[in-house]
Formats: sequence, structure tokens, C-alpha cells
Amino acid sequence: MRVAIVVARFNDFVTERLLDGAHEALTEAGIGADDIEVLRVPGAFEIPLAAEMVAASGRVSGVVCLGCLIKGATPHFEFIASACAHGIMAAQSKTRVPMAFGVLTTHAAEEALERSAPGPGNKGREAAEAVLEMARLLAGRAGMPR
Ligand code: DLZ
Repeated sequence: MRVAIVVARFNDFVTERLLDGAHEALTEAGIGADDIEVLRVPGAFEIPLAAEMVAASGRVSGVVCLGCLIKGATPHFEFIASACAHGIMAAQSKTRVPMAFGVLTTHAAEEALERSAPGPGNKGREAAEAVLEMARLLAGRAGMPR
């Protein structure tokens, strides 16, 4: 299985920790480094387009989307969060490649750090696990890759 991770650079003190968590989950599932494609984008707003394009390429069975929006520091928090969530849902519906919403939407940096801490509660890890589960569920079904 080959999986893409689309990760936003904005708030990278959090998103790099989400990326580590996602990498760990994929590695534990037996996916080698050569089968993990990482795409870095500027911010959460740009995640859906990159996710859609890599999914449409046919190269991957799933896309893990990672980002971090912090309400206190982002005046147009609701707009970006909504565009990102709806964009990812539209991208997975259009491409029929499963995608996970590993985008933190928190009130403060402390909360984001808590949710990206190493370990089982890391939201990047949880997003990767969700993608793996969906990719396995859909594999071999009508219209699905592999
Ligand atoms: C502009 C912006 C702001 C203020 N806050 C965030 C954020 O908290 N998290 C995030 O991922 N991105 C943020 N961005 C950047 C936007 O997502 C986007 O990259 C820019 O508006 C350029 O389109």
C-alpha cells in the first residue's frame, strides 16, 4: 500500500509532531518509507487541492491530511477551518480515495501541543490509522484502486 501525507507548514511546531505520529503509525503498519509520499503546503487552506491532486494521480490508496489552526492567532479561523474540512470531503468524494482530517482546530497553542504529543493520542497517528482502515475497507470494491 502507498499513502500520501499532505502537511501544512503553518504552525509547524505542531504539524511536524502530527507528521511524526502519522509516520509512526504507517511504519508500524508495515508501510516502507518509499511508499509514504509527503507533500508540504503553506497552510490548511491549501491542503484540499494537494490532497485531491495526489489522489487523482492514482499513486496512493489514501491521503492523511495534517494541519493546525489556532483560534486565538487566526482571525479568519472559521473560514479556513470550514474551507479545509469541506475541501477534503469534496476531494475524497470526487477521487474516491479515502482521506483523513488530521487538522487540529484549537483555542490555544497549549491545546494543539497536547493533541500532537507523542503517543497513542497523537492526532496525526489517529488520522493515519483512519486512512489505513478506510483503504483496507474499500480495497477491491467497485471503482477502488487495488
Ligand atoms: C493566514 C493563516 C492564518 C492566519 N492562520 C493559519 C492557521 O492557523 N493555520 C493554517 O494552517 N494556516 C493559517 N493561515 C494560512 C492559510 O491556511 C493559507 O495558507 C493562506 O491564507 C494562503 O492561502
